[in-house]
Parts: sequence; C-alpha cells; structure tokens
Amino acid sequence: MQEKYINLGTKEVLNDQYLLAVFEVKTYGMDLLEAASEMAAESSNGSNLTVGTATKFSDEMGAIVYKVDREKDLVWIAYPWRMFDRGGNVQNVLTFIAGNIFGMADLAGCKLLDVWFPNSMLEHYDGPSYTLDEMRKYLGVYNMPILGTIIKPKIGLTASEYAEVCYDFWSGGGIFVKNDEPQSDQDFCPYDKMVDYVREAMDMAEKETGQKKIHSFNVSAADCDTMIERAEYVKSKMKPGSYAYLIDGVTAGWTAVQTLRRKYPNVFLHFHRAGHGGFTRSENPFGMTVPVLTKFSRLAGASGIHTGTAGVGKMAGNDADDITAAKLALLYEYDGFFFEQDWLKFPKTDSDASNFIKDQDGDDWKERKELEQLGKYYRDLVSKKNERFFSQKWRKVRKTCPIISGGLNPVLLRPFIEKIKDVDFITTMGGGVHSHPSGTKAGAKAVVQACEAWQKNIDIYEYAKTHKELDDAISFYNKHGTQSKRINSEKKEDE
Ligand code: CAP
Ligand code: MG
Ligand code: MG
Repeated sequence: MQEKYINLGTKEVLNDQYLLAVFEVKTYGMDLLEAASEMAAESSNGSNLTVGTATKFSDEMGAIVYKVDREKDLVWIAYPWRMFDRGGNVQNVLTFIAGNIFGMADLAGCKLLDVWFPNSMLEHYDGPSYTLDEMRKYLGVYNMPILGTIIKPKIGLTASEYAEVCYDFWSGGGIFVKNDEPQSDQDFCPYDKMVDYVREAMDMAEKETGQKKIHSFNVSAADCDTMIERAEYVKSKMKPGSYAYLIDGVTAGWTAVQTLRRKYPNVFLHFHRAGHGGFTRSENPFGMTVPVLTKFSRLAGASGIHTGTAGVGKMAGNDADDITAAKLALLYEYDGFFFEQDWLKFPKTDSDASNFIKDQDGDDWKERKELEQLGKYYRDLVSKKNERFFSQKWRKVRKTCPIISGGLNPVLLRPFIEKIKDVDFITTMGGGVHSHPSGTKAGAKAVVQACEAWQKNIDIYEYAKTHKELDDAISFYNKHGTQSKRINSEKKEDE
C-alpha cells in the first residue's frame, strides 16, 4: 500500500488546482484501496517502489486517492495539474492518467469513467476555434442538423468517380460530405486529383442548387509534414468555409489533432474516432468512456467529434454514453457521470474577469474575491445565458459539435433527434444514402425530406405520401433496417 498517495475525504482537491478522475477498478485479489494507491503512484510521480531520489517538491506532484466506493469498485484520484506539460498538451495528460495504469499486472480492469477539468486549468488549453456556429453562418443553415454523407464505397473509387458521388449528393440537397476515415492518397485516387474534382463538383452543385456546400477532407497522414501538405493543398483549391479537415484522431494521435487546431484556427476540425471502440466499449474492462474521449477532444480543440447514435444506428453505443458525450461537447456546463463540468476559463490572476464582474455587478463585487465566488458567479452568468458574457470568447472553451454517424438512414433521423433533444449536430449517413433504391441523389432527397417532415412535425409516413424519395427510403430501410444484426434482432424482440 502506497500510503503517501492516500488522503481520503480531503477537500484540498477541490481548490481548482487538481484534475479529478473516477476509475472503475477490478483486481486479481488486491485490496481496492491498495490498487488505487498503486495507480495514483504510477499515473503521477511514483512507481511500484519508493525511490531515494524523491525530493520534498517532487512529492508534491503526487496524485491523491481521495475517495473509494467498494460497492461499485470505484476510485477517485486527483492530479495536481501543474505536473502536466505546459502549453496545453492533451497528449501528455492522457499519457499520465490513461497511460501505464492500463498495463498494471495487479489490475483486472481499469476504466476511466469521468474526468473534471478545473477552470484555472482550462485557460491553458486551446479548445475549439472554428465551431458549428461559424459553419452555420457560412451555410446560412439554422435550427436543423447539418445533413451530410460519407462517400461510399469506403474506398476504391477513382477521383472523378468520387467527385461524381459528391455531386449527386449535393445536387439532391445534401450539404456536408466527408471522406471516409481511411480515404487518403491511394494510387487509384490521388489526393490532389480528388480535391480538384471535388471543387469542380461543388461549384456545379452550388450553382445548380443555390446552396453552399462543405467537404471534410481527411488530412491524416504518415507524418505531420505530409498532413500539412494535404491541408495546404485543400486550402489552395477550396473556398474558405467550404472545407473542413478530417483527422483520424485515435490513429493519427493527439499531436496531429493539436497541430491542425493551432495551424488552422479558421477551419472546422473534424475528429473521426475510428479505433475508439477498442477502449471505450462497455465490454472492455480497460480504457475510457465515450464522454471522457469527447471531453479531451474538446480540450484539444476539435470543432466536431463523432459521439455515436445512442443505439439508433449500427455501432455499439447507449444513451448514457452517447447522449452525455454529445451534451458535454456542446454545452457550457453539463452533468457528466460523476462531475458537473463547466467550460469556463478564468485563472486566479484574471483581472479582466474581475473587471468584467465589477461591470456586471457594481459595488457588491467586494465579497466575490474568492475564486469559488468567482466560479459561482460565472456559473450563474452562464446559466442565465448572459448575452454580454457569451460574447466574450476568451472566457470559455467553445463548443464541439457532435457528429452523428454509423448505420443511420432517413427513417432514423427523427428517432435520433428525439433522443438527443437538440439539432446542433452534423449527421453523416453513408449506406443510409448511397443504398437508396434510386441512387445517391434520391438518397439525399430522402434525408432532406425526412428533416423537413421533422421540422413541420409531420409523421414521415404521412409526408412520404407526397415525397417519393422518402417513400422509397422508408420501404427500403424498414426492410433492411440498421446494418447491425444484433440491434435489428433486439428491435424485433421489443416490437
Ligand atoms: C458510417 C462510417 C463511420 C462510422 C463511424 C463507417 O458509415 O462512415 O465512419 O459510423 O462511427 O465507415 O462506418 P455508414 P462513429 O453511414 O454507412 O454506417 O460515428 O460511431 O464513430
Ligand atoms: Mg468549474
Ligand atoms: Mg467511415
């Protein structure tokens, strides 16, 4: 037992100087508190042996186990955020708190269920720069999801064939098109040719429909130089606002995500999470939850991240994980599984903030000297959606847009909207558009019509009576359903 990492019940960890984390921990017999103390050591300044080289100061960098729940196998660990790499490095935080502990032989399970970032830590991290708000402004599309697709087949089209499918979707009224997550620079579809043809297709479709369109280009690559080369090529060929950069954040890594966020603050940064299932699925006793992955993507500055369809589509996922993740991405404060996270940035030394509050509140500012008071005051402002406050980008981590994909089709749009109770998201339907019996353009029209039906609060079966593409989609997708056999069979059992 590493006693020096245990301080149960201490309130010190709530003084805005600690990142808080909750883990579900299983062991091969080791006592839970002992396992927690070993985890705290390994994920901060220690290891399994006490070393003679430790100093008084290095001891202060030790994590603190401050709560355990033996019923539920939960442990709460606080990390002094001063120990993290300066300069807002997300990769470093994860290397500490979601790194070696997953390899500890004494653990039979270690799942990071929730994290809480203190306000004074948030001011050191980028957060998103170009958000869904800027995308909506560019498009002139409000009060509805951004309707999108992924070009399918996933890979294998030539550059001109690829662009033709983009054109078909856009001419059918679709707005947002993305490369599929593995599409990059393949010999049969050279990157520059793909970009050139997409631009042509976009110009034609915009002229024909009078609508602005967006394409999300996958810039993931073997190295950052090549990634930037691809980003630069896209930037040189596409109109500002008409493109996003897609990054396979799990396989390309957090450094790639933050490089793009810092180099291209005026471009929508689209975080695809391919590979996340390896450590987020509930069947996996090790790893982190979807809400935790989502919170780190917002901290790193993703403009949007896939947050799952909450069991409506083909991928494993549930309401708790996927809806919580979407809300933690979008809102300025939300109750996660264990922590209420607000995304406000203000350090103790923030004189602007105190002046801001003084303006807001005049003389009785005096009793608000304490940070806790400041924090509470800001939270009051946020909850009251104080217009003046919201105009101040500098004081908050801007929103990350949920990107909803995976086995969706026009029939499933409304069920998802009713689950998430929000329309601030991008939906990308691949199979659910390109498998439409009358092809991609009809598939796009069916998605648009399904959204119109929702906007007019008309049942889609009713709306389909006067909208053929939707009618065909309903018969086709009701027969084929989502592509997950398990979800389909569970749905049949429910019926
Ligand atoms: C969806 C998709 C997405 C996954 C990502 C695919 O295609 O393009 O990458 O949905 O999952 O390749 O499967 P379909 P998530 O629309 O044809 O299913 O959004 O859960 O990260
Ligand atoms: Mg706070
Ligand atoms: Mg895909």
